[in-house]
Amino acid sequence: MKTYHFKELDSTNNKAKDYPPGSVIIADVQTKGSGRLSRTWSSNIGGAWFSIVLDFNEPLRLTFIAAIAVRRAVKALCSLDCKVKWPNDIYAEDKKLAGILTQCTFGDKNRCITGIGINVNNELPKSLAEATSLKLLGYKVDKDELINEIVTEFEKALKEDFNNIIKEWKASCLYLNKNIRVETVNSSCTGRFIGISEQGFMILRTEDNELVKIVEGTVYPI
Ligand code: BT5
Repeated sequence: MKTYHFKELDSTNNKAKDYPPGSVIIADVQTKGSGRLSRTWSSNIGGAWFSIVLDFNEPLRLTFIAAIAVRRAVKALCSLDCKVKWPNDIYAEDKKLAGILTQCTFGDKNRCITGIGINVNNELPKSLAEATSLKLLGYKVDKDELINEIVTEFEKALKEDFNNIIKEWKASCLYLNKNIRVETVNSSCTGRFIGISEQGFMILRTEDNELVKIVEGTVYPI
């Protein structure tokens, strides 16, 4: 992978659209960092904000692979065991440490951009009471070293059998086998979170004993 480092960008995912597969775009600060559904992603100096460009068109898979890469890298550098939360969050000590945003374009050029944001040494706004950083958790980490480690783990994980990735992901998954509510853009569904499909969809068993596959949403414990 070839790395491009910028002091400031609106969003590394936006910038990455101009780069070929195999590129990694890093910014020290993002002025318009974004989450899913155009939510704002706080991206002050000190955090790890970067995007990986690939010609691969399975966004959910890439999100799982990225989560495993983040987990393994954080474990290697800090001996910290993070949890994953379906579909795109990484938690540590019950707070959100990192988020992943994979965006793909299809057509002549199949291309996916996997954006990863990890709170390392950055300050977090008070309004984000649910967020944490490696610094707040007491870990001293160089964010560029962490990015390198994640990219290395990401490349390794890309070559692994996806079933093993899912297995590892499930072993550290929040709310698996628990009753939850999932809110999607225009509906809400409750049930037991019983598994993950081969594609990375959530499998929910509803109160009527129906199995439902969910592609996207936000999970809340009930
Ligand atoms: C995400 O969205 O968690 C995906 C975040 C991806 C960020 C990376 S940074 C590099 C690349 N470039 C980008 O522009 N984006 C990617 P979502 O699941 O929708 O969560 C968004 C929500 O997380 C917000 O509505 C806030 O509640 C919360 N949030 C915002 N900034 C945060 C932060 N720094 N740490 C923890 N939580 C945050």
